[in-house]
Amino acid sequence: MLTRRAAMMGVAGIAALPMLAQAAKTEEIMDTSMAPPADLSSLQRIKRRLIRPPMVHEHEQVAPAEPRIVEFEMQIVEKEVDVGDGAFLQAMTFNGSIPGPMMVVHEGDYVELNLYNSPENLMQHNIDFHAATGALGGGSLTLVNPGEKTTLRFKATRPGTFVYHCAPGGPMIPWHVVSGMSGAIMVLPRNGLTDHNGDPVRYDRVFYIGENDFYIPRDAQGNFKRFADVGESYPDTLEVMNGLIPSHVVFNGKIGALTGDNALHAAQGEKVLFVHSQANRDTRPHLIGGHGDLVWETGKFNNPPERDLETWFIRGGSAGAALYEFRQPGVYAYVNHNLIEAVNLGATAHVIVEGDWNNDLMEQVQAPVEYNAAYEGKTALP
Ligand SMILES: [Cu+2]
Repeated sequence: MLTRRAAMMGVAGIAALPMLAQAAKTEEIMDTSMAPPADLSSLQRIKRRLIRPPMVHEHEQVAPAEPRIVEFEMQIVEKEVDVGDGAFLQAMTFNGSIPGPMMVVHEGDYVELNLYNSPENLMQHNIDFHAATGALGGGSLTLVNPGEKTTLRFKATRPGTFVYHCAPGGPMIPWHVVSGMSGAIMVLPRNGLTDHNGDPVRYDRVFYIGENDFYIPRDAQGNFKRFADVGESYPDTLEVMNGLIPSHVVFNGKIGALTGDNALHAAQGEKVLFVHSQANRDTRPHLIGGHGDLVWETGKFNNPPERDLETWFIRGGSAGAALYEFRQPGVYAYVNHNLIEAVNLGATAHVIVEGDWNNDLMEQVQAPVEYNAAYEGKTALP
């Protein structure tokens, strides 16, 4: 078994390997220190405090005229997380939640992130924003050891929903991602969302669903193993990961994170924007009893949304967005429509919608009763 220190050293060694192969030339190219500074002194700065998914921090849908610098703070936390089903994950997280919190800015704004790697952590971490341009999405400029902090600023040039994730190098990349280190950013068009005709569309609420595949090792009896820290969990976890069969596929970090007492709530007539990210694996969201009225399946708002979808596809490594107006009250299940993953592995959320039933849209004309098979139903078969 690896000691904490041995694990950390070993892990650092593995992480450095792919970098060594490319040697000094890459370092020269990646040196950003000689570039002239960007003058952003005329721009307004605002701070946004990130909140736990599935909720999203306060934001305007239509931006003010001038771009702003939007400051965020995130702390990287390594900790054990109960993911349900008797399984515990040695998790690595942005801000203590799986997924990491969702950020919202507008096209043309600057995202300025202060990233802290807590001193109690064992691992090096960083952040790769799929919304950013250059330097491995910021990954090569943000690598921080435990006890270090860094600040990255990037211009949000493309509107859409995008994944961010940790990518500290080599086999650390998939491991950190499937240990929980991913989240999403939504870059809204400055004038807000528009429909297939280009007309403005507004939402009443946003739910941010981060889907994760976990690879938690089992012992010889088939019980989930528990580990002292992330370093100790690595060798066994790697073996399960490389088999590509997840032990869990969950929304928001654990089985039942968004069902029962944790269900989402909306009202009839409300338009809800579901943002769904998966940093590692394909998925296919479906709202049982509802639809995607407008779906940006790839999440990129410069492309017109698709309409009336039953199920949409989120490519691993991306975030998509679906807008739906709830027309009937009831309990809706929002699932990954690989139903094995939804029901047996955990990828289910519930939305409880209050309102008045509309019999025009659906009516139970006859509640189930026994029938006389001698007389009735005889003409049904061809
Ligand atoms: Cu990491």
